[in-house]
Amino acid sequence: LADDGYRLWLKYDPITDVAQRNAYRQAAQYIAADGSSIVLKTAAKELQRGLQGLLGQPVPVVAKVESGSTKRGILLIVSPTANVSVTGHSQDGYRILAQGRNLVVTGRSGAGVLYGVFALLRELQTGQPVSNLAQASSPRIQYRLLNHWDNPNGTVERGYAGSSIWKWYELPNNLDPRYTDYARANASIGINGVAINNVNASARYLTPEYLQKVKALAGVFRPYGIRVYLSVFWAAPKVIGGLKTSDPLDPQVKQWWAAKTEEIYKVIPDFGGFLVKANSEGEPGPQDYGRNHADGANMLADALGQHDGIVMWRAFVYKANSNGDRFKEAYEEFKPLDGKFLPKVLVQVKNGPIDFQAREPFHPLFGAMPKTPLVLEVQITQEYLGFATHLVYLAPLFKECLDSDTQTKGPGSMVAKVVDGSLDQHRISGIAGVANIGSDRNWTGHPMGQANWYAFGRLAWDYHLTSAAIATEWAKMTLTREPKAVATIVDMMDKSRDIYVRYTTPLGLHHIMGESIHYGPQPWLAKAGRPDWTAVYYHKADSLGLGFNRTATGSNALALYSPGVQKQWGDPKTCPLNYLLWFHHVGWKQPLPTGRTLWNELVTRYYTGADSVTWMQQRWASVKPAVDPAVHADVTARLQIQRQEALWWRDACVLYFQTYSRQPIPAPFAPPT
Ligand code: GCW
Repeated sequence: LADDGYRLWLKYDPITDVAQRNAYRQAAQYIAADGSSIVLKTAAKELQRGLQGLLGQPVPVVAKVESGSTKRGILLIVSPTANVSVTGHSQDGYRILAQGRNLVVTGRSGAGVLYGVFALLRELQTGQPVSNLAQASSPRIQYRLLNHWDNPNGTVERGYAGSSIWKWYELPNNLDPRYTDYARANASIGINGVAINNVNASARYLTPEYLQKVKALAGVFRPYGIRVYLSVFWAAPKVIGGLKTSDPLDPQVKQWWAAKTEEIYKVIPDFGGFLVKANSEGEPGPQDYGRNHADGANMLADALGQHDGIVMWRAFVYKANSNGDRFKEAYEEFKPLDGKFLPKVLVQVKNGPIDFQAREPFHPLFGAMPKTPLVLEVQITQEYLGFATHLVYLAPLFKECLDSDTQTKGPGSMVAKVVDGSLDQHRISGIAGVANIGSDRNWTGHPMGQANWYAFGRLAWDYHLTSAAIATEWAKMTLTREPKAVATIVDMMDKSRDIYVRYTTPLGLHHIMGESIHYGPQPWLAKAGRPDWTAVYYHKADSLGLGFNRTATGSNALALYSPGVQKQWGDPKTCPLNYLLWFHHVGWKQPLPTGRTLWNELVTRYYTGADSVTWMQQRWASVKPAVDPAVHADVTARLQIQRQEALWWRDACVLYFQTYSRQPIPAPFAPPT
């Protein structure tokens, strides 16, 4: 049977290495799960299912180890005092230990054991020995969420893998088995929350009718340790509540939200909380009434009262008629509010200051709001990264942000430490990934897009994992165990994001893509709904040079960073080339550290980037014998599109910028005369 990608990384095909399979069979003759937690039951069921597939034989689940038994088994134990790990959120942590003849998986909660079970299965799936297993792990970040930009009509904003997986017209009565498979996949990588609807939210989700549907989904997710969150439409009190205002300081509005929140918790007792996009891109918000983001967020936090829920308030804001630099706007609106948010509020910040571009410097709010827990929002769906047609492995992008040093508390003040709360001693911490999941049979459209969902979860759990280590796990579980093929696939995955940047937006170019669709090149775009939706606003090409001067002689956005960062990025000689045109307007003939002029370097990157897609095609062709034919053919076809479109990007951008540089295309790229 051809693999249709539905099983993701949870394939559990029988292990073919007989010696290894026998060793695992010896170690796993039964599963003992002692306890009544519903999530522990899930853990036992998942382990049983995984073992049955991998070992090719059924493994019984028992309540207790039979005394005097000589069989070797796997013991699942929830214990409030389990010694799971020294750092991280130990409620979710686990320990796996070989003890006597048995393997013991312990956690402080059912969820901890569930995560431990998936970790154990991962060891088996990737062919690791289990006899001396000793590992402990706890997630560094507490709230690990997917954000779905799914609409009530079944469309997905910026979704490229079919329509929404939520079937609102069938809910709550019909529970598509896919919901369970979705929960399994998420739990296997440590995701513990999902905001199920678009941040450009419909008020409909807050109606009693829809809350019943949401309740049904929450019921599917609960056994997997996953909580449901809702994106809320700010003007809901007017639209569905019949009030005249949505002013957060209006007593009736407060009362409406408090009652609505009570109603939600009656229906969904473990409801996670609210995600809010307000006063952004035309969405209503507290500023409509002369209030600020803190007034709005705090009102919702108050509405949550004693319930164990949170408010994630997004910082993705920029004014329609600002004459400033969009780069600075979120900072200018939010930085002054630091210290004004109630304890249940987290401010959710995109990785970069503009909008999920292929490469952005880290957002200047990281490190700048020490009194507020900040959620890092990354995009798993590839809005600006070639949709589901370009192979772009995103772990390097996520890590580039997490590993960035804000230097706000001296060297070593990484974005990761801001986000996990350790830099400023926050009690709560969160990370969110905008999902790339749809109703396509293989979930993500591009078969390799699954790796981005996987990598998000793994990094949310432990940002110290390397991109290559995550790609290796994923490739072994999903595509092949053949060592040479794994190495080849991991190599191309790990380089793919840099390759994409080179043929689309090298040297720090940004926001030069097709208008509103955000696909393909359109650097010439000079007129759009608003100036900061054009391309010329960002690249500023002229007869002298290219790039956005954000130093003190320009917009001075650089001043939002700490002095150490300013110093490095403020000087074009020390600014990393990858960020150069984010901060400097550089002369076409200016020599760069590579020994080439700006123009020649730009052309070189566009050409070598596009050629690297051919390299990826060759690498992928070489693994054909090791990969399922259907998956191989699918990726091959998408790589062909990617190659064509890399040439499209290259030629469009080089020829457009050449009208300003008036320089020839350098050897060896110049077309033959
Ligand atoms: O990336 C942009 C998208 C919008 C999106 C917005 C946001 C949900 O183009 O489609 O809206 O960001 O993050 O709010």
